[in-house]
Amino acid sequence: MDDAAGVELTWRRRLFSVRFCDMRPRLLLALAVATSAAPPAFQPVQPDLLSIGGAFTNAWADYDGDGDLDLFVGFGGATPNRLYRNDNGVLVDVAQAAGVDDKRATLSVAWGDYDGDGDLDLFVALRDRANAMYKNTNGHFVDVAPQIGLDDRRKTVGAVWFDYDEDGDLDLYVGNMDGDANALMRNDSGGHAVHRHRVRTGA
Ligand SMILES: [Ca+2]
Ligand SMILES: [Ca+2]
Ligand SMILES: [Ca+2]
Ligand SMILES: [Ca+2]
Repeated sequence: MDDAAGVELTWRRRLFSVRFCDMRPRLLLALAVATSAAPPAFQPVQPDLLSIGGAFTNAWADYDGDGDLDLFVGFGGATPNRLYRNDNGVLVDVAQAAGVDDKRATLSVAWGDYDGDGDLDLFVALRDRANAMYKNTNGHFVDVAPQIGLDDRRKTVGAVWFDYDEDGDLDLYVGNMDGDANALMRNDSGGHAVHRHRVRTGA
């Protein structure tokens, strides 16, 4: 047995088998893995677009359903909110065309398919006015918050979608600041079949 020889243990049909084998290919593979494990390194991407300051919140989602992640960024009020569409790895701000370029302090956002039609909609927590609930229709957004009970004027700083009552639709939990009570908003759309959306406070 030379230096490259080794012992291979095999578990098969309740029996161990032991045999000597040539370990050289495996040693070479292990050496290749060890030498290729370079430490992670990060480089700024599109700094001309993405280095702008004043952002309060952001959230990734494939809002246009083309298989890549896009990015929504909410700002403090001085800059209109941005929706970066991912075009083969290049981000392009399409917020104005998409209808989500609010120039209001935006403390939190949450993507979720609240109406169960297969595309992701966007809840936007605005500090100085009622919150917005942007329904997604082929990549264009319309605020339907007043129609479904999400135009909350409390100062929302956090939001998350989840199906807390396990009835098939997404419900919304919002965290508020300045002494405003938090709330769990139950989605009473009745699942995916009927596009009636009534969201009620559960707390
Ligand atoms: Ca996408
Ligand atoms: Ca894309
Ligand atoms: Ca949807
Ligand atoms: Ca639910």
